[in-house]
Amino acid sequence: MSNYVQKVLEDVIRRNPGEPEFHQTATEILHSLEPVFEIHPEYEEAGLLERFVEPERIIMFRVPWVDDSGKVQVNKGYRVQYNSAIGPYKGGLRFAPSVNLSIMKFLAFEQTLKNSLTSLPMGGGKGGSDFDPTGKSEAEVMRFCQSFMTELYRHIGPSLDVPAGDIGVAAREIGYLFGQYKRIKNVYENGVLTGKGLSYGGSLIRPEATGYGATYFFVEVLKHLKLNIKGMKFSLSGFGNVAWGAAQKITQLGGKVITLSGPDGYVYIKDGLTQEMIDFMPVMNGWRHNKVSEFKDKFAQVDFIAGKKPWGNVDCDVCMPCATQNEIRIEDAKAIVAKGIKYLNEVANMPTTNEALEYLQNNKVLVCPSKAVNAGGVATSGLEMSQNSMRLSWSAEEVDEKLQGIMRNIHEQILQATVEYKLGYNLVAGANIAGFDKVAKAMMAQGCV
Ligand code: 2IT
Repeated sequence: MSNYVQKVLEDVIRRNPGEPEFHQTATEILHSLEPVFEIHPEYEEAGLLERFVEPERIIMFRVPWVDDSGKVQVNKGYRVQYNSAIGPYKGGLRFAPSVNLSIMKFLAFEQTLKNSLTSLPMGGGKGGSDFDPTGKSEAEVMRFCQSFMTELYRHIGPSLDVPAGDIGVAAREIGYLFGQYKRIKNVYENGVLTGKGLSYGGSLIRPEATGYGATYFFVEVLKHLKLNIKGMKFSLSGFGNVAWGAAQKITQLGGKVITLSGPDGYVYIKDGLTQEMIDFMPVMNGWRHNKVSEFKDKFAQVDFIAGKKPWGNVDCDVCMPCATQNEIRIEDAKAIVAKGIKYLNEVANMPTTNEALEYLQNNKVLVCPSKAVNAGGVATSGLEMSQNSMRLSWSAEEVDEKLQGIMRNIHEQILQATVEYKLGYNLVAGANIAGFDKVAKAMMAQGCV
């Protein structure tokens, strides 16, 4: 590693103690960016990397609310406004008990490069809370969302920062958040949030977009390799909104989805998901029990394997993690290689540890990185913002066509970076470089800010 990049990375680790996920992302991204700084010594002179690794602003706040038994509960609230060089901060809100500052910062860092890859004018941000929606009543979720927005509203806006959903935040939560924002601000600015319901400015295809986009990206990869998706077997994790969109599109295009998973284990569907099973996924997800065993209760013909992850345990062509960070660890990577699986299409944000990533790449597994693969979600949020600004809505076909064009373009940009920097077909490094390029140029143009 060059002295400059090495030094900045060491400083990141020293100055952000106790933040392993943020260190992990910084290490992975900075390694890839090294050749960029060799070609552009002016970036080092401008202190570009030192600025790039420091979030522009972090907001942390108390979220007090009263549960159904009348007891006061207090959660932590976060918004990391990471980088606004190319547009207003944009990125989801995650409500999950595991949420902490390190996770918020890694997600916001990833989001900055991801949003750049979409070619839409969106900076990077992320937020959320350690609130656990599992088992909460509708009224508790509403009161929590109202309290969260009572603080957050002063930090966001359609031209400032536009949150959306992530794990634990979907149309229901976005509705409550928007209602409270509108009430406090006394203005109808629906471009302040994306992932809204259709009746108040949401976009068609947004719920499906992350999974559709992930499949479209993989189809581009297959085209490049002169292969076809028909008959390919996909092992997915998760069973939420992202896995649901992917399952639909993969199945429509002639592939087979043979696993889903939850914190309690995974289900194996030998002949692939049927339409009835796909339609059941959002129903089961809506219960918020977070148990994939309920899939087995409904469909007796599937197998449920308790306490295990699907990675390397089933014969498939593609592993497609759709759940959360670091779900593929070194032992999973070894199992994937031992099974002879050739592709990892990352859909969850940073689903692979750095050690596992290196092992997979050294053993000829083609890794499609999450910041490219899952960018269709935020890209369609960008399209929702455009529709809100124009005060009109596009048909599902129009949005889907634009989404496909964006995913093709992301693959094309990455390919160009891999050619320019002679990286072979290394999509991980190519995505980091291509995403960084636009942000770096904008930061250089805007001076020392
Ligand atoms: O990780 C992500 O890109 C998201 N959760 C979606 C963000 C967005 O603003 O739609």
